[in-house]
Amino acid sequence: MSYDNNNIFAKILRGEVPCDKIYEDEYVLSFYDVNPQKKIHALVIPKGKYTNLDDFNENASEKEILGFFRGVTLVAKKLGISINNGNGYRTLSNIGSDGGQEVPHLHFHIFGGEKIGKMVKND
Ligand code: DGP
Repeated sequence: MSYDNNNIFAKILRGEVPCDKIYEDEYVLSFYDVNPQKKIHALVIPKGKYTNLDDFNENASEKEILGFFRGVTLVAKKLGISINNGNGYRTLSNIGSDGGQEVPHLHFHIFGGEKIGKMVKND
């Protein structure tokens, strides 16, 4: 699947669409989800053009991969929900159609600030 430059997160990265920013560095941008599912619902996205986790792991550089995964923990710390300064959180990444992915730019959801509950709810 080729990368769609017009996906909403690409527009956010280019500054064409606003976001409620939490954290940014060379490798990642993090912002609050527009449709929060939990008390805290953040998104972390890589700066590079990767459609999903498989694309990222197959094509990103080691620096990008390290920067992205370190970024997840930096964001959790900033939100006060990491193991070091809070009660923990859940990450989730939807991949492809069966995974329920809507936006075709790799993103990790971060849920926290309350008990997150069952890992997978059938509906
Ligand atoms: P997923 O289903 O994993 O692809 O989740 C996409 C998430 O992106 C969904 O929870 C809603 C969020 N989202 C979609 N459009 C926007 C937007 O324009 N701004 C922000 N902040 N979040 C968005």
